[in-house]
Amino acid sequence: MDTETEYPYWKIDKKWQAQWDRRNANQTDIQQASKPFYNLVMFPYPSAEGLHVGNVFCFVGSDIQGRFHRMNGYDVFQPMGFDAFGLHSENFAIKQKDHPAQMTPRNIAYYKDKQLKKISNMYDWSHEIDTTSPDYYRWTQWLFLQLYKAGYAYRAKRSLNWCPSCNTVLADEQVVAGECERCDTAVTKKKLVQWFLKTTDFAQSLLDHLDWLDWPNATKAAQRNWIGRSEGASIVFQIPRVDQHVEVFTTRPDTIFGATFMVFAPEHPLLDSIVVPDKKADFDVYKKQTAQMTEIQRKTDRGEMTGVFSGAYAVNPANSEAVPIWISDYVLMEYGTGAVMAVPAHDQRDFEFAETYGLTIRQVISPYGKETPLAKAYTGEGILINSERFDGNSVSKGKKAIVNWLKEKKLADYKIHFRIRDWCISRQRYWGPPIPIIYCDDCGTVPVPEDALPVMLPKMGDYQPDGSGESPLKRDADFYHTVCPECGKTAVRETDVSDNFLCSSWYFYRYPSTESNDKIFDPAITKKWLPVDLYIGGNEHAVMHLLYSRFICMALNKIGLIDFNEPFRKYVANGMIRLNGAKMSKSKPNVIDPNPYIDRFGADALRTYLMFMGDYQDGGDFRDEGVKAMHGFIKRVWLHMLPEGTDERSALGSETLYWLHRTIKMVTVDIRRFSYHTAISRLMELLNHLSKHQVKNRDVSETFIKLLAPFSPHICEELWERWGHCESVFDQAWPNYSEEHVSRDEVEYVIQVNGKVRAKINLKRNLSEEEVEAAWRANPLVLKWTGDKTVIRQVFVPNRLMNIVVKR
Ligand code: ANZ
Ligand code: ZN
Repeated sequence: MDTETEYPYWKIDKKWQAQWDRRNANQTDIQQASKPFYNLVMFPYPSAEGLHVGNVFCFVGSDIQGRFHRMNGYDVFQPMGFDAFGLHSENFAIKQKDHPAQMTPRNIAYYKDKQLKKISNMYDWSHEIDTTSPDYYRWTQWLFLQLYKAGYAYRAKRSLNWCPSCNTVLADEQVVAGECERCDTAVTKKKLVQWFLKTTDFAQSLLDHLDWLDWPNATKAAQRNWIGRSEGASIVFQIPRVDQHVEVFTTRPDTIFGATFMVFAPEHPLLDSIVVPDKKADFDVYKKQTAQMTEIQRKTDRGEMTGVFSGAYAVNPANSEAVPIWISDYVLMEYGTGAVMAVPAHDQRDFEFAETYGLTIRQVISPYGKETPLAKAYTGEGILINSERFDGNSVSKGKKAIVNWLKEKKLADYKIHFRIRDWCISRQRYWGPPIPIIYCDDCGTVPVPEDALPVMLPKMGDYQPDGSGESPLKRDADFYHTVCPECGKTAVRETDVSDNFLCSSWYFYRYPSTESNDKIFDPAITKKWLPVDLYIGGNEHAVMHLLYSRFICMALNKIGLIDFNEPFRKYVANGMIRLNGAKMSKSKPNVIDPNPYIDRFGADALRTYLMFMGDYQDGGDFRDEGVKAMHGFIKRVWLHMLPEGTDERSALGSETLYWLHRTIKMVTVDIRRFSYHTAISRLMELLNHLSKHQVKNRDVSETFIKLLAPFSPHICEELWERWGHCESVFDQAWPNYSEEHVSRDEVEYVIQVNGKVRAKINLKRNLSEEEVEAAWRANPLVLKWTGDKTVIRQVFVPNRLMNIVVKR
């Protein structure tokens, strides 16, 4: 018999995909559900390249949770949709000389019918979302209007990140290491009037909730860092020459007696009046140079400290000393107030600047209570010196004493500074939802009335940005010119579209409520289904999508539309799939199309292989042989678990009972902790035991089928049917184990290969080295690393550890 007749996986895949469709097997009764579980995965943007196995890895890992929860009695809702507006889609269309409005539906159809449906995740397609459909973006615009009316959206002119290749501004979150997140071009600055959302209003809550959210530490750390809370003081420095004052933000008010000069960012608006006529020419040159540099060049290209002296002085409010005002690009206009009090003895950049220009360095903190030679800035603890009546205070006491003293004189106050800035959502591009605002000469800024939504994105053949800093929509006269909804006179529309991260910041409210035509979401349904129970997706969205969604949730809560203030109860970041060590991503040419693997080995083999590659939260290296080997395993399952030749009457031996119950217990635990690879290896061990002892028994087979079902749904559903059941295996209860069969005098062995932990296996206490060796030689997770390599020796620690040393 050839393989294909033995295990006709392609027929089984097709059969069940059609059956599940016909039975509406994945449709959730949103209204009637009694135990809702909202299982969400980040929705994809449908690129022309299609999904790659890295995406499939992420989606399948989420699907396993959905199927597992369903079998544990939950009404699981697992929707899917497409985040189809935005720069990526539009840039790609331009490159292909295509039109995004034509390309997007094609890509969506391919994703859905040619890819996602072949993987058979339990998506309820009756709640599909496409963010570019007017039925959807109407509500994106509505949301913007609510934010505007509640004071969370405002318009301002600011110097912003400008991508010269995408011809649009970008939010801070979309600039990665100085480059455009979408096209990797170095970002410059441009001053434009833009719409902002007040993320800063919620800075403290965004930070505080991280303490209790069930999210990975790495994501929380990234958000904490991005929010960037600093406690300190704002202190006023007078500038007698121009009869003005500036405020600075400092985290070290205790060092004020050591503030021997000030530094302003080159873009600081006061400089035009501060700089003395003599220095004007130098300053202009320096300012121009800086303006032409990207943020990264400012930090790296110059290599050394640069700056110019303004010729003017400020007054240090602590000791009334005149301190020179310098100008340097190491001070950023966007941070704090764009000016700093420089304390060279205790801040490294100030130290280097002072050394370069020969400025006074005065030590005011010392661990010994006296001056010591400084080769670099001293940033440690100590007591105040050279600080008049504050001498002898510790750093923390000194901070309070000095701020209180200056506060009385109205020269300082406590201040908490956040690094996060408001979210700029204007994009001078075509492919996005138009911002629903009208400008009238008489009435000013007028929101589009809600009943006039959506503001339709006009069809434009020539949709490309022209670099003017204005959106292409402005070129469409029919769109641009309108009448004022308040006074009826001629008026013009806002022509920028919103960032597509606005579309994705609220989509999960819409999924359960896609049927609601007159509301953004149905309040009762939302109460029942939200917050999302489990959210899975890549951690690259830690400070973009995940932060924006949290902000929108808090704003909706304040506006009174929802009664919770965090959108995702639990978030899990899937790992990354690598190919020969390199991260697989759409921007690199190393992506692997899942389809050929599905055709050749079956959807179950690909799914299960991806879950077996490594820890779900770490990812792993994709290998062709791996898929093939998994196909082999599934075929063995198939042949062993078919009802034919079953001995229904014979009782199970205690050894088999032990293996069976232990597997139930461990697979359950493993799925709960996203340790899919160990769950699969336990099923492999169980199959080994069953084949070795030729156990062919209904109970055992049915249990095995249920345990494997979340990973390999097609073959398990087929086997389940062949055992004579007409209901889906996914409507069966997850198997229970009985402790009596599991509790045995057992210990957990850590198995290492060349010093790296590769598996943990439970074994009877007090086994000999040979018995433990026999156990690891049967363990697929270990065999992956030992393979056909020669074992040089074994280090055996009874009841604890086995380290296998193999020839590399
Ligand atoms: C005096 C001082 C003395 C400072 C000292 C530090 C150490 P974080 O913690 O990141 O909030 N700073 C303020 N605004 C700045 C800007 N626009 N560009 C560059 N640097 C700026 O950092 C706050 C500290 O960063 C502030 O405290 C200020 O330097 C600097 F021994 O003030 B400090
Ligand atoms: Zn008007």
